[in-house]
Amino acid sequence: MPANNPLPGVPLVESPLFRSMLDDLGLSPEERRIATDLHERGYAVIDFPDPAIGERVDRIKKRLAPRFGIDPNDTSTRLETGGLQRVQDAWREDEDVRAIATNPAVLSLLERLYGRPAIPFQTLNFPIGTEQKLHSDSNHFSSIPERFMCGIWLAMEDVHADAGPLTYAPASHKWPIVSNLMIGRRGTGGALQSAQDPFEDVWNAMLAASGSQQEVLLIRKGQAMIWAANLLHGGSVQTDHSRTRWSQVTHYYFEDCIYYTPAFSDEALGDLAVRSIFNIAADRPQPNLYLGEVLKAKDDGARDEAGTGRRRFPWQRKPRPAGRLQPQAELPGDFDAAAYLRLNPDVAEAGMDPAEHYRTFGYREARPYRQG
Ligand SMILES: O=C(O)CCC(=O)C(=O)O
Ligand SMILES: [Fe+2]
Repeated sequence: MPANNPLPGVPLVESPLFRSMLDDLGLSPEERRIATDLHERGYAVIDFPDPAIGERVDRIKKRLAPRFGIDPNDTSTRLETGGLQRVQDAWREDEDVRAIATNPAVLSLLERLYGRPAIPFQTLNFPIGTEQKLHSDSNHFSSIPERFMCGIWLAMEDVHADAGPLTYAPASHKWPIVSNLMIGRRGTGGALQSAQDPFEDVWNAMLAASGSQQEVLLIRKGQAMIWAANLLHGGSVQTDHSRTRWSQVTHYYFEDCIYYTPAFSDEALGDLAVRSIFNIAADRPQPNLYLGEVLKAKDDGARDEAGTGRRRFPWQRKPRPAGRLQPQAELPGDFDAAAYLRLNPDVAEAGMDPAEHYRTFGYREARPYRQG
């Protein structure tokens, strides 16, 4: 760790002082290459540092395949593409998923790259391409200070070009993190459904204006890509619907931050959609910290009906902004909070309370709220 870093609130690997500190990060030549790629391009491809990774991913695929109706011996079936085909937080019941998320060599590397201990807080296992539109994870998983977040996408099989590989815009992590204010909208008080949709036009416009070419990630089983919080990425179109694209994504935050969803926040008004995250490696909830001090959010009565541990509250006690949309609809008797999050991944990704979302937006949009 550099002895004198005058910018501790900026990840080392994203710091304007990166070059001057690179020799002090304790990196091997390969790690130096990874750090430089992340700094310059916003992503780095690595060989996942686990000698047992091949057997691990085979075991995970075998366990998860039946959930998606996938028969590894039958490649003639048409597979359903899309973001709904995923298992979130399989680490809770799958030791191999957990071992990947908490890999000590990865955690050590991330700590040296970011200057703070890394916190794996969410896993996603995808059997096939997501075709998720281009986005920045900063709009889903932001932190104060910003950019203390990254993702790792592990290939659980060789990625085929027709299987809808991950796609990304190199160096787009250097662009501004597009905030609500930049696009002239409030995060609270409107009929908001998605942390991503309102930003898509401007991301695409910036991409076109930059002249930068999107790339696709064609890596082999056991390789992985680390990407910076603000790198634009998504799932490309799956052209061969018989192909799987097994992968595991682990999302990481870093210590001593406030974790929140900016799309549903008005920062300047002190209204933050704060997340309650779980540190998978330490096996405990991770507190929101502001310069080492626990953030004392005053509970304004927001409920956590689904037991997700996520609540939305203003972190300063103040009157609700006028015009804020209040939940209106009754919750149906057969409302299944877990199914709602599964069927509406944008709600899950935004960290919103499923019942509150349904009662405010979901009922009007006739969103599905139970299986079958
Ligand atoms: O795997 C994909 O296609 C996209 C995944 C992604 O955007 C994420 O997990 O942050
Ligand atoms: Fe993402």
